[in-house]
Amino acid sequence: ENGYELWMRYVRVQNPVLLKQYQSALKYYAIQTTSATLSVAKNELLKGIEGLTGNRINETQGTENNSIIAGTPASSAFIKRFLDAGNYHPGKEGYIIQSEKTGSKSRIVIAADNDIGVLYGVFAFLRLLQTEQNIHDLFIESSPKIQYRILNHWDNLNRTVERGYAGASIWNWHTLPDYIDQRYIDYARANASVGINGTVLTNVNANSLTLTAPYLQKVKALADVFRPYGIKVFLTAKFSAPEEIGGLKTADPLNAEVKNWWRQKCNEIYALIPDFGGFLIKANSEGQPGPQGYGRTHADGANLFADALAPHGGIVMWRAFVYDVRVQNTNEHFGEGHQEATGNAIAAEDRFKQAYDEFKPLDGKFRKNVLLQVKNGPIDFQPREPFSPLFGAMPQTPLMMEFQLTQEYLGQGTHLVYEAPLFKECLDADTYAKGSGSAVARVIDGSLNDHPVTGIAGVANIGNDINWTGHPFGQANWYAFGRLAWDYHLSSAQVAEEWLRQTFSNNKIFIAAAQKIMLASREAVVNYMTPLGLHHIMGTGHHYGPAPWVDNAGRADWNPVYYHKADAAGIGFDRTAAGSNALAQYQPEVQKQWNNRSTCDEKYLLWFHHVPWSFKMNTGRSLWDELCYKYNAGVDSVRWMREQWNRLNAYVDAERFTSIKLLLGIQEKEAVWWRNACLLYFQTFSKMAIPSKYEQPDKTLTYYKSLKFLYAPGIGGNL
Ligand code: BDP
Repeated sequence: ENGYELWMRYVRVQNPVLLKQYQSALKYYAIQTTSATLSVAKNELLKGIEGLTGNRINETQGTENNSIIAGTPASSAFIKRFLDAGNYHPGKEGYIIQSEKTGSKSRIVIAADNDIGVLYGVFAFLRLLQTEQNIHDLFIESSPKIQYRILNHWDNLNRTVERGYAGASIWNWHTLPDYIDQRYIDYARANASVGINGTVLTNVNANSLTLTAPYLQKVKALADVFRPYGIKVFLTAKFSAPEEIGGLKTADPLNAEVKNWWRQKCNEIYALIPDFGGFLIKANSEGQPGPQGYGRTHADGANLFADALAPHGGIVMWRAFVYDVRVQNTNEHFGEGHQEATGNAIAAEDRFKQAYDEFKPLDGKFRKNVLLQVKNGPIDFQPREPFSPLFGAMPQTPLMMEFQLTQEYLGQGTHLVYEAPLFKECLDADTYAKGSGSAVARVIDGSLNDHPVTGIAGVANIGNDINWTGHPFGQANWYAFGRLAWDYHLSSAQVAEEWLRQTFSNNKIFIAAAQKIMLASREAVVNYMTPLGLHHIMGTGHHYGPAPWVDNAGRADWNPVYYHKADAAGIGFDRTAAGSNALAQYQPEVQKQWNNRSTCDEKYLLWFHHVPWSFKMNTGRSLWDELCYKYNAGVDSVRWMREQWNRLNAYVDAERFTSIKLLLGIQEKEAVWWRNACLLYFQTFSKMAIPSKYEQPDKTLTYYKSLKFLYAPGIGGNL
């Protein structure tokens, strides 16, 4: 198998007892295909049942014994009676799956208020069969906790993918709109199967061409494909588009002509795509133009788009990932995917603080259809970050979460890192914004501050590699993002198990072992890359491999040395009141957890403190020894993951087994590289020995520093 089918393989159920149960319970179906969505729901159901059970089930108009009946009150009188009788209200996208017995008849009902709920219910039902669950006495009610569940593609029009490690962009702008690749349909199926309901097709480092008439035709073609699957299309909008493609002299958000230009542009888009979702905008960040270039605020900028979209029901997702207002000449225009700052770059004293400093004062100034899209941590998708202090700090503004599925800082295309534990760690963190119990998840789902519009985004790890994500386990991150966006109460273990069962096998031995590998993998990457709160010490530009020594990048805050601050006295970034005071951006209860280096959770220690090398850690080891211990533990974990995997060949097809085996070999090599390079470098400050019980580096620091990576996937991904 090559992995193309993702978790939708629908292979014959192995458990003979369950197979019998399924075969006898699923003999007939009744679905009125009154819409395109109900048609795809029916096709998926039949395809799934046939694959899983071998049954080609027959259509029935009635309500036969052993039938499955799916629909909405509008499509089916039976479903209407069913929902009325139970007084059920599945909601906009929710569904109910229930075993129903009348007299001698036993049936399975998939009921929803809307067509899309039926499709979600069908996928959920198929998941039960795929994961070999009992389907007697079903009663499942489910609806999403977050409204907009969106993938962000950082895809350029030339098909390179910024930070993409899985081939070229799946959007073929050349052959669109006339050629509809089967992949577009399978992409939509995969997303719908986990409840993802939106996609931003283009890179946040935007290209104005996207908004020209020929491209809008291409976007329309994709929107038409995705619509039956409940997926809305969004685009990134380049702030300077009115100048670049509109012939205007300015893009000033308060200028009447500019406002009019965007209004017209939105009218044009909605005439083609009536359910267009809206815009995602990166402004005044890393060279992207924005309102500050015209002396205006982020709120002025966001509201410009909000007003143009509002009559059509669209939303603006305005990104809070900013750290370049202190760069002069922000109105420079940069090409697609390009993010060099100008020569006048001046780094912030602490980049950590910038998003909060810029956005918090704007709370209450955004239109109702603006969501502020905030990365999970204050810096940039590191293996571990504390939650962004913006969560909970802007009660009047709906905040969207932005996670990164593509593993820019997590070993890129070759490391097995299951990200659900990272997502959950952030979502579960307590902001204390309204006292204890104010988890980040409650900011995002709108419940903390009563926001009706809510969203969550994942930067996609998808490309045109045959298996979509390059690393076969990358699929799990796409899957987990969708499942947790739907219901963040699911555990990482549960999501991993579901995914493994559907993607590989229901064999118990296999699941137990592979699930352990997945659950260990996130802490492993933290340990072999950035233990104890280290961050951003990856190779400059490409972010591949360790480079804690780099000190010559264009801006201070692009340099690893800026983040670890190692010196003879110790290591770490002092963000207490004695340092940058970034900690003051959190609620007092959170500050209390982190502001004292003796009581600070050691996971975050070097995020907030500059700590002496001989500082005594909880284990009794010195900080230096603890660092040695953690880096070695990371390597040990990867070796363990590799050994575990190598025992599983009997349970996995040869193609995927070998691919993962080879990748784990690379991961081990690179974990060793990370450990050796970092310890040798930090040792030049600590002047302490690597305890002899640990494997000693077999190369010198000079060697590691001399490595050059001509072929490391760069900003434009691995093309
Ligand atoms: C960083 C990436 C850069 C992106 C930027 C962003 O290195 O390629 O453009 O984030 O999110 O992680 O805008």
